[in-house]
Amino acid sequence: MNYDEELKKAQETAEKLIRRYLPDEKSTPGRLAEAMNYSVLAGGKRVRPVLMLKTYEMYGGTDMGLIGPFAAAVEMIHTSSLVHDDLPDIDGDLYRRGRKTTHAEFGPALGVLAGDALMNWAYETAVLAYDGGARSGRTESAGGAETDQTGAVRGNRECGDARGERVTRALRVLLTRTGICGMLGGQSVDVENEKNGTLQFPKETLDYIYLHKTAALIEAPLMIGAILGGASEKDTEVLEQVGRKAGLAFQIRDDVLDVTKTTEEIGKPAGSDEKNGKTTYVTLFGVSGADREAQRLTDEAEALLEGLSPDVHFLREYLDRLAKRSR
Ligand code: GRG
Repeated sequence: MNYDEELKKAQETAEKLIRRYLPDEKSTPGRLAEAMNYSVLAGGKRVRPVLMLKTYEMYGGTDMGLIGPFAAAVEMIHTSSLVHDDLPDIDGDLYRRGRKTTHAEFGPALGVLAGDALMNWAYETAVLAYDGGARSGRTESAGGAETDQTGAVRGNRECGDARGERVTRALRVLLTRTGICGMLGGQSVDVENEKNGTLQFPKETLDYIYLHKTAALIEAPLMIGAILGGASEKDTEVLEQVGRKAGLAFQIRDDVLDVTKTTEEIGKPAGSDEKNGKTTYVTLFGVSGADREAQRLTDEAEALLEGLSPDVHFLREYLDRLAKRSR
């Protein structure tokens, strides 16, 4: 399979998993599940689940009942952050992923609740990995836990419960990279600086924000793919560093797209950073300086990948394309 075929297959798998684990609108009162599903199903590049699925595969993992709930969960967390980021009291954007934002479609109260509920549903989904990935009695077939005739899961609780230990470690990564030491912590520094009217703050503050609000959620899928795939501690730490550098590069490229592309091209309002008076890599270093820094960080991330034992060709190419992406 060539790179493009591999990417297409991983995106299709991610899409299927995300849909599989979304809440059922019919069995949920009111419009909350509809608002949650609206934002997730608006599309998006599915970068985080693709990174997770391909890292897991790189370490020989084949159990969709183990990786699937986590792949869906990381996209739910990412989407919940977008829903909240667009709220009137944060960026106040009306357009995202090529359609009206969740609060613009459902009102600000449901915008808040859909973001909260997606975050919680992500954890309700990730924990399904302990028992083979099924929400109600069914289990995955692709190498996952098997069920006997009564539907009881067997095979996961033996040998010191290696599966359970991996799931717990993966959960810890997902929670910490999302919380106050991760995405939420970075976002709070971002909004506090913005609301204080701090116009241009130094690169060190900007790096703190980017490493937390964006890179933490790029580190998490790489690390979780490695942990669930049985990688060594050392490889998992290397992948954390890869995610840190690639995640910073990803956010810097986002800064560049905000000023160089149209709203139609990026599916969200172009020029939003300027409208909100934000300090970005573009305001500090200009478009070409920002692009150079994104490429430098990506080269460093790729060099780290080369030190790993499995075949890293897909991840290397993917990170490179993300640093040059046009949406
Ligand atoms: C969820 C309770 C809760 C709070 C959210 C708003 C917030 C806290 C965090 C903001 C984090 C944020 C929006 C970071 C920007 C990261 C970024 C570059 C997003 C764009 O990601 P893409 O390009 O988007 O992967 P698609 O739409 O393709 O998925």
